[in-house]
Amino acid sequence: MQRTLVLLKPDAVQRRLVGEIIRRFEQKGLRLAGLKMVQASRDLAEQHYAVHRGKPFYESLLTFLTSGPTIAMVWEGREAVSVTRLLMGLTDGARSAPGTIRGDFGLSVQNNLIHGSDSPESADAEIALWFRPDELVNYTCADAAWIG
Ligand code: IDP
Ligand code: MG
Repeated sequence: MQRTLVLLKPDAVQRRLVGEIIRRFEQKGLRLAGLKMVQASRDLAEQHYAVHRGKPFYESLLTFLTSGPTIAMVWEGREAVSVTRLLMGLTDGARSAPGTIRGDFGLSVQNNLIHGSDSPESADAEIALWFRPDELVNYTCADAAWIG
């Protein structure tokens, strides 16, 4: 079973899209293993986006991620990393297909509502950055035998 880190970025919270986005993850069959609201510090944002340090949009991206509360979640299930990326759509909302979160709710490249880890290795590192082990819960969903 794979885990992935999902962030509903400050624009998702400000635009009241949190429930709509979480609904899509539940509907797909992924299992929620952790959830909290975080006002990201500059330090946390820098660590999270370390791979983008030096890019032209880096400073603006940090300002965005620290501009208001973020919903941090861990979702678990079969192929959770790639399933989440498919639910999200492409980075640029304008290029994302309808039916995806970014395709349905945005036009922006930066303010694109959601982050999802891009590999199982990134997921492990990002989950450890945003959550303590005791903030993640192991349990079985009642319909587990019916969902892959
Ligand atoms: P991803 O979130 O689809 O994995 P990344 O390339 O990892 O996209 O970029 C991280 C985040 O940085 C994006 O989600 C978006 O918020 C922002 N970003 C990426 N490319 C640009 C850009 O060209 N201009 C402004 N912001 C960008
Ligand atoms: Mg990325």
